[in-house]
Amino acid sequence: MTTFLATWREPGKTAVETAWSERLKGGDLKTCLEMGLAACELDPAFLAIGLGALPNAEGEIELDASIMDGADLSAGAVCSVQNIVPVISVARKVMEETPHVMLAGEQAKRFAISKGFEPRNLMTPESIKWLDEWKAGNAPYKYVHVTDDHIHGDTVTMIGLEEPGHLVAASSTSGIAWKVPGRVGDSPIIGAGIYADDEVGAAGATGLGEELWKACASFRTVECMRRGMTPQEACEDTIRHMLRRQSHSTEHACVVFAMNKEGAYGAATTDGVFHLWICQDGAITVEEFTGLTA
Ligand code: SD4
Repeated sequence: MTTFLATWREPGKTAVETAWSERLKGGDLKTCLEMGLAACELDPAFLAIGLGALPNAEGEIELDASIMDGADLSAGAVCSVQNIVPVISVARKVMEETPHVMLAGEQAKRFAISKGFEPRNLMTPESIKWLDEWKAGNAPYKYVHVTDDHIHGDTVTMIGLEEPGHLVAASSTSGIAWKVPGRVGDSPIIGAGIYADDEVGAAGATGLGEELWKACASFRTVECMRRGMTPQEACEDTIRHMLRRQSHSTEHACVVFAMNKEGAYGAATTDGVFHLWICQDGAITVEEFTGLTA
C-alpha cells in the first residue's frame, strides 16, 4: 500500500491526486511528493504557495520548501527564494546534488538557475490586487485564505508512506502574507515544518510558523511516536504542549499531522478546522480536525 497525506482543503486534493498519478507511472515516493507540491506551486489559484502567492510587505513573493527522506535522514531545503518555481524541486536538488541541507535567498536562486530553472515573474493580477487591498488596509487575512466563510491555509505539507515502512515528508509555501522581507517560517526547517524517520514515522506542520518552529513541532511529534504514542496521540501531545507553553499559538491555527511506519495517521490543531487529505492506493478521502483546548 502507498499512502499520501496532504494539508488543507483545496490544495491538498490537487497534491494527493497528482502524487497518486505519478505513482501510477512508477514514480518513487520522493518524486510523487515533489510532483504533488509542484502542481500546487504552479496553480495560481492557491494563494500561499508558488506562482500567484501573496507577497511580502514590499510586494515580493518569497518561497520556502523542504524535503526529507526517512530512509537515511537526508534532507534539502530552500528559503526566501524569489522568481523560481517549483521550489520543491530546488529543495530536492539541494538534498541530492549538494553536501548541504539549506540554501537561502539570492544564492538559492542562483543555484536554481545553475540547475536549469528559468527565473520568472510570480505575481499575478490576483496577487497584485490583494497587495493593493492590503496596502489600502482592506486585506481580510494575514496568511490564511478566506472564501465563502471558510478559512483555510494554502501551504502544502505532505507525507508519503510506501509499505513496508518507508516515509518521505515535504512542504512548500510562500509563508505568511505581508511578512517582513526575509522572514522564514517553519516549512523549510527540518524538525519544524517536516521530519521523517523510517524507524518511526513522519510528521508535518502548517499554520503560524513562528510558533510551530519554537515547538520543533514535527520532530517533537515523531519523537512522541518513538516513545510509543499513536500518531493521533503524538499530534495532540504536541498541540497541547503549544497551547500550554506558547501564548500566541491560537492567534492562527497551528497544525501538526503524522503517520507512523504502519500507516496509521492523525492530526491536531490549536484552533479552527483543519482538513487533511488521505490517498490510500488511489482511494481519496478528506478528514476534518477541530481545534483542541489546552
Ligand atoms: C509559515 N507555516 O510560513 C507557514 C504558513 C502556513 O498555511 O502553513 N500557511 O509560517
